[in-house]
Amino acid sequence: MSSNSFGKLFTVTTFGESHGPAIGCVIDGCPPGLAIDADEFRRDLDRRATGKSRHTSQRREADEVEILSGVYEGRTTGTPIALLVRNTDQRSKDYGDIASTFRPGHADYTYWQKYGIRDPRGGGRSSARETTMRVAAAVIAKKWLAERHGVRVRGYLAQLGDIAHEGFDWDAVEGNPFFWPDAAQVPALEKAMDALRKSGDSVGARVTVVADGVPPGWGEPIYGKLDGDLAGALMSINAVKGVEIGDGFAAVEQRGSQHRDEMCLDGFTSNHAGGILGGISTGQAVVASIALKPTSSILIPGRSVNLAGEPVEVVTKGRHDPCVGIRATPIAEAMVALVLMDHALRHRAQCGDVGDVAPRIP
Ligand code: EPS
Repeated sequence: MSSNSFGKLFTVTTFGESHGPAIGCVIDGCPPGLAIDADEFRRDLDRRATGKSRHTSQRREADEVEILSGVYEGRTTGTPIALLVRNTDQRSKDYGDIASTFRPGHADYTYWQKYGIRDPRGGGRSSARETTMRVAAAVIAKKWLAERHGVRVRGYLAQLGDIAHEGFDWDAVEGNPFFWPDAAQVPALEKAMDALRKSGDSVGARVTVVADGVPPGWGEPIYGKLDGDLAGALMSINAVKGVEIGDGFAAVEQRGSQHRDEMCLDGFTSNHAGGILGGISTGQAVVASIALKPTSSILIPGRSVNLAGEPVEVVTKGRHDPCVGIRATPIAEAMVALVLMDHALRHRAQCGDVGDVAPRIP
């Protein structure tokens, strides 16, 4: 299977299947000297993990990161960093029925059409389990970006089904299992999710990521635009069906006089562009949103065909997420951080000598 690596100077390759013995990644191109400890992966891996609330999959994984290479006496050495997480709570018998058919709306069918063989256990490589390693790799990227450039990457769940956030407070986001920015709405979300779970159905979601502190100049026109690479990276997350940068599709109805971000000596007056113009960061916050589809593994019977070419009815049992978007905030943050890290190094490689150019809008 190809295309399991991305990035040009900071490259990440992931491997492993949901029900295999382990999942892992190799990070190549990390600058030497960054202090990193196995415990530092804990926070973000816990934020992403299953089983942290009744609203997500109840699979219980320890998600313990083993650093196999690239770190010596607590510092990166500049050589490839290999990280491993062993799978400990596979329940492959749940997938016995699915092995001979295809879940409607799932990659089961396209993997089969492409490879002529698939690992049905836990969705194999198409499982959200794979995103563990993106989040792990991004712990390193987030740390380097913060230390070297003061960049902070954080996200929130902006919409769950037809419930959109009303108020907004970054301090609320980490205080509930949804990454929701309005604490007053959390009881309504709990209620909606309890009813949804009971119904056996699933729902979509919207996640927004904001990266503060990105300096102007990151991104490479024409084919390495920062927004282009962000879109590709975010779209590579399982279940993502749409990506917006800044105002995104709302720009369709806007006028130029409204959409443009006017510049004053003390700053930009707005950020409709999402911090990117011409594929290059402006120095404003980089803002990206993703649309995640409703999980296809649901208890509502759906029509499909089996391997013998017969019509069948599919019901997916097991420990699935009724809204995969609830766990997607750290994953989306991770992809944004990995792209920014790669572009920071790419900018330094080509334009590191350019330095600050006046005038710079603060
Ligand atoms: C997933 C199905 C479930 C989730 C899994 C993603 O797997 P299983 O059926 O083996 O319980 O638990 O998520 C994770 C294990 C994880 O770490 O994210 C799927 O179909 O994508």
